[in-house]
Amino acid sequence: FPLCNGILPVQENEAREARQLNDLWTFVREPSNSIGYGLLHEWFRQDISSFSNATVMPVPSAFNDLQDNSLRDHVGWVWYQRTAFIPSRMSRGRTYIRLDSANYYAKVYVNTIEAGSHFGGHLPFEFDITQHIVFGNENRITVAINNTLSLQSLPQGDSKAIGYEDHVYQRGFMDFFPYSGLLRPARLLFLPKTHISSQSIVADATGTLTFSHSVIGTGFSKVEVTVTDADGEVEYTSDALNGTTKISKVELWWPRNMGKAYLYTLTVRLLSDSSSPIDIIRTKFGFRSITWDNSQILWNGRPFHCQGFGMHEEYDIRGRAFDAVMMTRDLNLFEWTGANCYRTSHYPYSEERMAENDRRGIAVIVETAAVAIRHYSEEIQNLHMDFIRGTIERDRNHPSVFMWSLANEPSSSLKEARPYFDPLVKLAKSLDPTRPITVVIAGGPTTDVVAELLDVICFNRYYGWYSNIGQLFRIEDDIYKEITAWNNKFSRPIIISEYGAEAIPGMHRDPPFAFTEEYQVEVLKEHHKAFDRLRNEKKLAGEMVWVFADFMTVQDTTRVVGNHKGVFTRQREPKMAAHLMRQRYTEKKRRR
Ligand code: GCB
Repeated sequence: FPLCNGILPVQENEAREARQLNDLWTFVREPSNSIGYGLLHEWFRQDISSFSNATVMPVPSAFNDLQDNSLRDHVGWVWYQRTAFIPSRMSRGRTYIRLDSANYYAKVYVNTIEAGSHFGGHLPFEFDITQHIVFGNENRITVAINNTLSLQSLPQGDSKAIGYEDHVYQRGFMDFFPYSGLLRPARLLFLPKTHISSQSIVADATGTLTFSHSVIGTGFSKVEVTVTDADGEVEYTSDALNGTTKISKVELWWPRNMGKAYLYTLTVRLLSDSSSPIDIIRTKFGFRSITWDNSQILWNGRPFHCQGFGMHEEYDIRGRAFDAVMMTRDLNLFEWTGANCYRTSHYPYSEERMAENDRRGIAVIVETAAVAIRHYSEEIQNLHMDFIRGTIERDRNHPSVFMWSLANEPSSSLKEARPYFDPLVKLAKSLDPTRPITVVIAGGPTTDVVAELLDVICFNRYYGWYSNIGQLFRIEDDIYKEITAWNNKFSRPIIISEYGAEAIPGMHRDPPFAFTEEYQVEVLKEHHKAFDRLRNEKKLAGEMVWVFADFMTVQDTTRVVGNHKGVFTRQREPKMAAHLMRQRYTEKKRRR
């Protein structure tokens, strides 16, 4: 599988053009099969709109929830196709196709030629298609996508024929619905022949700035790098692609509730002999340092207590598709609760959202799409390494990102987990020595074999739900004792990255009873009593409720049309618990 080497955010400027391919594509579904079986047909060779089962599919969207039952549960290949007229003038530069997210495995064809393939649903990828295009003409773009989950995919899952027509049973080892298709924007990028292909910006609280770039092509003679502040005042200039400098008196980037999320802009220009621009990239970045001691995370040297949520980037009907309306509603509600941080559980979120986190001052733990690993193998380890490279490459320049989570709830008490994760942690550290590394581990303090490798320990616990449901009276003690045991074993920051209970919206009981809004509130409150004690004793670095909003799952006896541990409903209206969280997360501010 090709790496996401050199992926840059999409920009439109003096040197770069981008054409949205977001509209209705022709859509055809193959009978169920799976990744290993290869393609049954070569439908990229022809116009598929005349096929009897051809329909249309909006991009971006998941294909699952648009009505058809068998499409919702489809496992195997689907085909997306459309044409794009590409003007002759574009032949002066290079044309790329860029897909921001294709779940989970995609092959891309331009006219009759395969441009490339990609595994890893939640990361963008692009292919240079210049030589496959007929300029000044319509060109056919076909994307074949396979959503099969297996022991060779991440997330892992189990898919098998059930011996009934062509039905396939598919079960991921996670609870969220495996929404599939072209989930984020699709675009053609028209770039100059010589262009910047990757960028790294590291800027810390001392004002030290280190930048580096790679360039494809050689047709430039000068470089101009400029750093400007939020008012456009020039702070620094350089004539090199790579460099380190110290800018005096920088304004720092702080998470909300700690200060201002101050952003600078780094502009890099490739120029010709006569100083005419060949390529330009403008990137917002912030100066800030993340450090940690044996119990706390420090943001610019000050203790940062993470208070927030686990989330999902998913909504009614659209599934896991990018939607600017829903994203804005989510982030506005997030701010309304007073929270300061979230985890991109359980995959990298949209690039649009990452830019918003920077602007709004929301601190983020970015998680790779490696959720619920049950079977360790070299093949999965290699794929997981690709995911780590792709995730860090995409998100490393965001000041809001303060930690990398390499996985959620792998089987981390199995002895194979240690040799599996050891090189992954080393890889992440070598790619980014500036941020702590975590894995949201699944073992307990005496059984887990991965915790020791990590800078920060994160784990999910469901006292009052999966453990001892109905026994509200023991939650405070149980969670207090467990976190104390972790502290006694490992001197490092500990974040409880999930806790919570289901509440069916509108279901009430007094006294509280499992599945009611009252019960959810009581479970959270009991945890908070323990968290406050632990925080005073410097034993807890962060707390994140599972989950921000209700979300869709597969059909299961333990899930009533989805997971209802949300403090907001799936339509993003508050349950009683949302008001409780708002009270907790805004407490200090109100007291001031
Ligand atoms: C977990 C998982 C999360 C689930 C949650 C639950 O530990 O990390 O993805 O949704 O439990 O509600 O069971």
